[in-house]
Amino acid sequence: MWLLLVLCGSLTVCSAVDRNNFKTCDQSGFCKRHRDMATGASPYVVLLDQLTLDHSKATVPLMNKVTKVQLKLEIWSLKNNMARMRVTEMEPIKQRYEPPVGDVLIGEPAQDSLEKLQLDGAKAVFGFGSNKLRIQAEPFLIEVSTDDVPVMSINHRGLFKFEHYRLKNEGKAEEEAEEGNEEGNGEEGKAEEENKEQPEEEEEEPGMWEETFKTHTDRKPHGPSSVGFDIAFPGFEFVYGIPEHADSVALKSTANTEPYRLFNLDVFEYELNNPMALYGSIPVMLAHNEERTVGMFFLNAAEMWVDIHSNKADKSTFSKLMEFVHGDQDIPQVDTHWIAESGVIDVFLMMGPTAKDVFQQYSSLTGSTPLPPLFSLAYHQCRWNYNDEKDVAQIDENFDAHDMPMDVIWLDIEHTDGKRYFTWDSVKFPHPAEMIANISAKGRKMVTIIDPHIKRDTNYHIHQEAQAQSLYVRDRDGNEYDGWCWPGSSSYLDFLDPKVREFWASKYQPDQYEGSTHDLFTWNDMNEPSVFNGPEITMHKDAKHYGGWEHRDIHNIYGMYQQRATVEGQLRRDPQQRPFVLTRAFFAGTQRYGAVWTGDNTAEWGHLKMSIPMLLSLNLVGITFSGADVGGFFKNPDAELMTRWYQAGAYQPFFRAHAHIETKRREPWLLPDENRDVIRDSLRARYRLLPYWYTLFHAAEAGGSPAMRPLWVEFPKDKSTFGTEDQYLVGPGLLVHPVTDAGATGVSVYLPGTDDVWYDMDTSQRFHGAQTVYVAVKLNKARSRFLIPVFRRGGCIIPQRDRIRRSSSLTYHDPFTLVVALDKHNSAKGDLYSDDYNSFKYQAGAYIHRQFTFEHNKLTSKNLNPAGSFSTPAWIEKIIVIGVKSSPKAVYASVEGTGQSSLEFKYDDTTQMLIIRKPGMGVNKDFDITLS
Ligand code: NBV
Repeated sequence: MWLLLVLCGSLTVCSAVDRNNFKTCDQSGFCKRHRDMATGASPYVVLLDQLTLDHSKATVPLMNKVTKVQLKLEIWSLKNNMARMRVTEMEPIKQRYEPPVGDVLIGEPAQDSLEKLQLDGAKAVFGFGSNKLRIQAEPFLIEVSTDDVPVMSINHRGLFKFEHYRLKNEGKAEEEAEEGNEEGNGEEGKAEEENKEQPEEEEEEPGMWEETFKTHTDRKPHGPSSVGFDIAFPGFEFVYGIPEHADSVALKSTANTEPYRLFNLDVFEYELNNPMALYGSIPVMLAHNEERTVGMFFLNAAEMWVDIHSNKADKSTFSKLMEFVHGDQDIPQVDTHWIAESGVIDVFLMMGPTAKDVFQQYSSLTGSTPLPPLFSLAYHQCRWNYNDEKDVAQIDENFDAHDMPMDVIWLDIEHTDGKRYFTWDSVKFPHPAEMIANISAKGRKMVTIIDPHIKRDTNYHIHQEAQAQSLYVRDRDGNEYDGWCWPGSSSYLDFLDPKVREFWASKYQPDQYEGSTHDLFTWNDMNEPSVFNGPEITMHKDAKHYGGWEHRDIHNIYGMYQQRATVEGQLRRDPQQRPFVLTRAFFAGTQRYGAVWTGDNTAEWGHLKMSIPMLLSLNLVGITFSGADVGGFFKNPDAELMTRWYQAGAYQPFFRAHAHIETKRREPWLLPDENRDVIRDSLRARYRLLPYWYTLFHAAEAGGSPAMRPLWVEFPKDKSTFGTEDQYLVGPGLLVHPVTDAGATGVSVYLPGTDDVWYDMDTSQRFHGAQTVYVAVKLNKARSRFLIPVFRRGGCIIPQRDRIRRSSSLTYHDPFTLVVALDKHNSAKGDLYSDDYNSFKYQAGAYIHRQFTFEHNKLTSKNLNPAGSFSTPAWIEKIIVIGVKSSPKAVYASVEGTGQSSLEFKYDDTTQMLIIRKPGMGVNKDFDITLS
């Protein structure tokens, strides 16, 4: 089987995913056991008379009425308008896995006060903020409301199920023990026994103690351990999140399909519109309606499946469930069912009430994306593979020759000595340090790929040390785990072990990684982990990790630990320089370590189209630094697709072109002139807006808000946008509608907001919101180029840099242009964040953050960081005000430290655009500019 995969990996003739390699829910014992549950089957009762309460937490036993096994239910009120529900075993025979605090959660979440409002044997009601949480004893139910409006309901459908750890044949052994006791008892004892409710064992089902998939048998030495629960979102029709799937941004009903699966997998030629698992997993869901946004985060790193039923989409199913529904049938509701193979139930309820609140709440739990170095937000040129030093030099030169900006050249696995990471092929890359230095002389950087599998070659130093220090994952028998990957027989470093991460981090030191320099960064691929001959192309679940945990417990978190160790390595190499690491596998918290891309997509229009919902889903759950391979990885894009992909990628957070080794070369200058020129325009559009992207990433670090946003995040009451995924917003101020159909000559663009106005980015033509406009996107004589529709939102001020250079680092001191797009009330606001673009000094205040406001014909720049210690020669060279109804008579500037001066300007009647040339003030100065 792995042979087929390897073949497919190197031939373009293989097509479409081989579904047989991957389990369905039915083929996965624990998923089937939960999914087969009848509605209302959950046998739990809350023993409310045993509830204990402290300032912020309630603890109460939750008992399985059948087995009498007790669980511990804990409820916390958390700061930032959140609650947490944790359920684990009261007296486990074996500890259950929970990611250590600091690894996913950035710390113990700050607690808030939980107010007891009511408590009797049947129910308990607690208040936190403007929310209430009501626990019903039997059947077990938790309802959460905000301002008395129900928003979440746990065990609403009665699907809560917790498989406690047990000994094999425990049920049988208990029975025998009971019999033995009875023999010794007198008549009295017998009667007593008969009266007492006897614990029953749950039925043993096939697959509980051993499970075979294809040729792989999972020994499951600890038996069944899964957990599952359902949570309903009353009043909501739309839920989002739980990446990664090649599917719509608004999650679909799974009533007639497989559940969405969260299990980090290397899926060869993944299919679109499909709930199959892909490379990463973030168990976070958002629900949104016109009134509010709420979210939930299920902190569990095991394989997970999520079913979604919506009463709108699944009327018939729903009608059967009506007995469980409180209130009106017309109130929409989404019911979700979460099933994980092991671990505990640890759920964070993020009460919003706005999307931005949920982003902030989630980032307060798992962290946000630290401000990346500027180069990483610029354009990346990648290919499997740039063949040798000469090839790299030519790529570098060609970007200059064609006047195209570019920041990073990437090297894939062929640059190594036989897929031994941290080495170089000495024939193709004999002088790596010199090669990197030549690139960095133009302000550019390089990235090399470093995968987690280590070639089992006794002459390879990494392998030698890993063996000597016992750093590998073990198989179930305690031997070094040996799997097949690119280098052949390979072992996998156990990144869960701090000692292994330390080892890995040390390998990035220049004396350890020979040929590396301070301008070399890293790409972690195959870290699901991908194991060609493993079950479902990944690691055996009964493999063993640090701490004695089974791979099944930690599977989805493995890749994040590798990326984290890589970041630690770069930080150790350059403590003053921000790291950059791209990862394919990810989990909740990955946003703290760098960028993510959507893996091996295909050069097809459908994949270009799908990149938008895939990236929006990632952006909604913390991973804002994300992108898709521009051009498509597999197959050969034609010139039109390639061009359209660049146009889209230029407006997505991580912007990298990449291609499979067997595809034709496709660097932009190889395309027909017309396409090449459009690609140049797209690259330049990206570079022009880098100040805006950088400012958005500052906001992402500060408040967790994503750079790429679904329309509804900014227009929460506009229901028509709740499912929109063919257009999106970059920050608050730009609306982008990529062209994703072959031969498109025009697209319909929905401009939201009854009170909003929008301006075509190219023509500045003004449009009212709440309408759909048709935009011609074909080669157009008037504009003489292809277009994708981008609109400026009236009311936003966007900073840009108009001088396009070879790479972003050559623009550090360049002047800025401010583009002020006026709203209906002739006002606008925006900000600009800037610093040295590379170091951590900003954390100590070395940055500029300006707030711009345009009101009553006056543009004001205010200092948001008055204590700031950053100085820059950068100045403001141009201010463009769009939507100015008539020409001012004069324009005056008053700048901090200097007097008033009159400024030169030009007003264009037809475009209603005012251009103020060379206002000339330093960007770090307070100023106001008055139109009179
Ligand atoms: O390292 C080779 C490729 C890489 O180019 C791609 O981006 C990764 O997603 N890698 C996967 C290995 C196998 C591809 C079939």
